Amino acid sequence: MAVSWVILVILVLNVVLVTSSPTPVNNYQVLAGHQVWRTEGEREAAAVMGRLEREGLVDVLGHGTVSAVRVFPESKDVVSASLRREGIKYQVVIPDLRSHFAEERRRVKKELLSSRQMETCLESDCPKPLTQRYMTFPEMEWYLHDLKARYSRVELKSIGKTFENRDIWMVHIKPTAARGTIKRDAIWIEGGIHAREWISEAVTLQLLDRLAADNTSLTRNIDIYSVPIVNPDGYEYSRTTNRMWRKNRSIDPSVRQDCPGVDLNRNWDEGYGVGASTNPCSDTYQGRNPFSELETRALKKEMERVSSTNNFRLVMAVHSYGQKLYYPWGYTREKAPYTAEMKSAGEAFAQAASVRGRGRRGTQYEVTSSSDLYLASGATDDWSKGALNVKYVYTLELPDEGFHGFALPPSHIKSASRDVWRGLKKLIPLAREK
Ligand code: 0X9
Ligand code: ZN
Repeated sequence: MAVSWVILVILVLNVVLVTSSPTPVNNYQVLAGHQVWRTEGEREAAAVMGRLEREGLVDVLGHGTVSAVRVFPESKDVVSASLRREGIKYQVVIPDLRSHFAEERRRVKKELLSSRQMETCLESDCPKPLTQRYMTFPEMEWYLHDLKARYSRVELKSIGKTFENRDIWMVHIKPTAARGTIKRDAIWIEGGIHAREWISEAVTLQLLDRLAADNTSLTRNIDIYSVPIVNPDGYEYSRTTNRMWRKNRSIDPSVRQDCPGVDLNRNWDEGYGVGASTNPCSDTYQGRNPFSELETRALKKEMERVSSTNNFRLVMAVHSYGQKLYYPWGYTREKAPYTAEMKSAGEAFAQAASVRGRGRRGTQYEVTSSSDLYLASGATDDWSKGALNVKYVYTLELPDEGFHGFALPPSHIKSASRDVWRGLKKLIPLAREK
């Protein structure tokens, strides 16, 4: 009798888990035969890989720590010939990405089953962003609506629709003690511009939770704006169909239909074209022209509005992976205005966000120019600096350094969010100093 109860409980738990931890519809079948190769010789490899990526032959993983690439089944021979020609050594570290992710899913499911406290997220009640698994886009929307309902200082607005008709949500956390009519300081936090960087949305939502609840001088008289899920079409596609998807999902009828998607972080109009691809099949495709995409146009419009009504002090674009805090420029090796200030405030962030220790126990953030290893244009950071003259601009690459890469287990959500929150508490006041 007792045994059958145990079995029943396990079965029920399994049903709950299966329904509450959504699995991909086709087990990432599209990734069958895709491999991950690790190369040696950082700088030489970065240059060659950048070229191969622009040609649509490989997908560079973790831009900035360019030592791993995804090699498509049909381009293995030509990529290996190119590497041999250039004298670059490589190792196949993941021989088949589809089975790799199947294994990873089994592991996460096992971990969930053994965790005692179950997290839920319901349409009418999603009071905390989840930390035991990555949320679906509808769940994130439920959470944002809940956040607005719980805090009178929170406003939520759809600033546009995507190609697949999803909302692009912008959160505005208003000051609790606004004085007079003077121009207030504003900060902007962007999350999820790249589809596969799931930890970006997860951490950005956690930050919004903490910022909305904050009743200290940190947020008392500033306007905080955030678009935590810039690319919901890409996110959902990466969740359901291709875990390694990076771009959005738009189809341009004047370009080839079989290669959808634009790299939204190559589509802004600052240094447009440098280190980006004109090949629609490449993962770094820049789009037909600057701001060709609904998402970048929606963000541009709102950021311009903030820039005209506020003192725009800080822009932070949250990405993964690499544990780096980048400051502009990214499209040229020249120095951007206020480099020294960005560097020193960035160091304060990194010091507060870094945790000493090895492996899982330690996380070290490094502050560096985004053009340090490779040039790439058309990103949020450079446009904020160049077009809006925002003094403190960063791209944050969250954990890890490449062991899990984009497939960072959800067990890291809590620690990554905690670390970034510590860093942000140091950075915001520094960015507000005149
Ligand atoms: O390459 C990118 O878009 C970012 N790295 S990622 O691996 N998340 O794709 C870095 C962008 C840094 N900024 C510029 N190059 N402007
Ligand atoms: Zn990214």
